[in-house]
Amino acid sequence: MIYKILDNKSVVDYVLNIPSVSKMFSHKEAVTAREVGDGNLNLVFIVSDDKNSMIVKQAIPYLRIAGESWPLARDRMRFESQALALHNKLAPGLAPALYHTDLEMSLVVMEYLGKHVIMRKELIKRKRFPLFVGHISTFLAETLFKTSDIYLTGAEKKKLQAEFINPELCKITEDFVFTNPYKESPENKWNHVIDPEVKALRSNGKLKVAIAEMKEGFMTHGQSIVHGDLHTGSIMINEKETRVFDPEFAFYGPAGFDVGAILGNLTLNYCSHFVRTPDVTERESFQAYLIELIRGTWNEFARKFDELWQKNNKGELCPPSYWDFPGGEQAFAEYRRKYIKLLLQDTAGCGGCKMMRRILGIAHVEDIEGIVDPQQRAIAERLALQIGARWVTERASFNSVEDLINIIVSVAGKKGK
Ligand code: SR1
Ligand code: MG
Repeated sequence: MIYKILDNKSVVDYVLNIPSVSKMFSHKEAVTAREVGDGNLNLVFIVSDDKNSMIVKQAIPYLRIAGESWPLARDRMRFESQALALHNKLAPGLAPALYHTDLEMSLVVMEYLGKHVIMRKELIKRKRFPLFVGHISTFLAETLFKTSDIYLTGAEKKKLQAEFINPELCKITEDFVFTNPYKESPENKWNHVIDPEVKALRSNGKLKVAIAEMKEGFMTHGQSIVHGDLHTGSIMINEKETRVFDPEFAFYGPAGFDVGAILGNLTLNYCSHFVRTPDVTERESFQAYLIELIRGTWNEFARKFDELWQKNNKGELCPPSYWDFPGGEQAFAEYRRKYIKLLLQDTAGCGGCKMMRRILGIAHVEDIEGIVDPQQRAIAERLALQIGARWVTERASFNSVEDLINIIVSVAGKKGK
């Protein structure tokens, strides 16, 4: 079918014309659709009859957040489709099921998650999710380990690498996460109450060097297939299940980019509660919970990644025979420890950039942006900038997730001073 932008009516006709999909609807005459996309890039329709629903996600030929004057290639849906298939294979039950892909129409049809909610919106309401740490650490460990050179042969990895060269969406991240927020750029938005902090940050040479290092890592360190935009708005969740969606930014990049996105976004939520939750007892209790999520996500991810490595050391990087010498077992353990420590430092650096860009750049987060009073919002924004900057500049000294947590707690403790 020749590409056209769908609307609430034409998406129904489209779906009913795809036999493998339309068979999910027993009452075809009752099928209706509504566009619900609130993301920055695409159209998202919920298509339903009186029993079943599905999601149709379509790329439009421009950046939705910026408008038609900002063209963007539609083939991003290919990366979304490939990554969804990969995530379903490597982390079953932790990504939405993929029903249909149409590259000409630049769309995917996938599972509707009617019993799940967007994690970011629930954290704003201080909702807790008992199984999140277990689920997200499994998703991260399985997807990042099993796409790396530790697990794959060189040929397998390079084949995948060719399929996941995603220049346009990488360019968005290069510009909007690692460059433009820290200099003058027309699309930047920020709260003018924090003008002095923004000015100081943009001329902080030590910080700019550190951010440039992170950008270079993002552009060159093809370690694993990363989701590429794994913030809490890319997670649908309930008491029992977690689903990671929206992987259109997937490419071979530094594994810490995904882990950092999770930890950075949990920290943005932590900062927001200094304003959102005036009751001290409630606030401290929820912030302690967020710290537990940060600690648990990293520690469980690192433990599972290391366990996968010990059980599946079959990739190109260092085969078992490489460690076959007296003392080899200790050397292998030492190499794994160093690899995971560097991954922690990358997590901090990427997470710090992702926090700062949400205060300074084109795309903000509801946790903080939803605080209406600019003076109050500035309280959370200053904390996020300080924590983010310290994660990036001090990352080389980090040995455990406690180093990241100590910075959160220490910056928050000096709030307003
Ligand atoms: C201009 S697009 C801005 C952001 O939206 C996406 O969700 C990614 O986070 C991207 O950086
Ligand atoms: Mg997204």
